[in-house]
Amino acid sequence: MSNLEQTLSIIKPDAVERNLINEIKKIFTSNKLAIKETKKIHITKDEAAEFYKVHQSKPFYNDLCGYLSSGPIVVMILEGEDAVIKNRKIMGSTDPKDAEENTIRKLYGISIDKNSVHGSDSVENAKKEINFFFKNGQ
Ligand code: IDP
Ligand code: MG
Repeated sequence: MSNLEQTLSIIKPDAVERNLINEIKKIFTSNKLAIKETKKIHITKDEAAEFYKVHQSKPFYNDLCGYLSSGPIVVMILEGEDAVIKNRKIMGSTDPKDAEENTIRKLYGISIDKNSVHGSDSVENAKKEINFFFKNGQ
């Protein structure tokens, strides 16, 4: 049974700054996640606050929004079988020190805040997040 899905991935400022874009993209494509759209952008803190508003009650919210808007990021639509959960597995745990071997966060993450990538956590949130960055599917 096939379950083709799309999910939103972000390469965060710490990874863009260290020129890890191509390495991270290769990990997605070699795991059969096709990159349907990709763009490098630099968002404002207000835009980051909107994107991360599910976390608005968390103590790290302000720093998180400051961080995501601190430099260029790469936002991508990934597509493949079970893309949402597959991307989460490829990313690894939120805190790089808990992440499994060969996950992106284990390989490249610096700390719980500078953890190199974002990935949608459900099909429903993937739709919202894709729409946030790629209005009209662009
Ligand atoms: P996720 O990115 O693995 O889905 P979330 O719990 O959704 O993790 O948190 C969103 C982002 O907020 C994380 O990727 C990380 O950058 C940051 N974050 C999460 N927990 C903490 C924390 O305890 N301190 C600082 N930053 C955090
Ligand atoms: Mg999350």
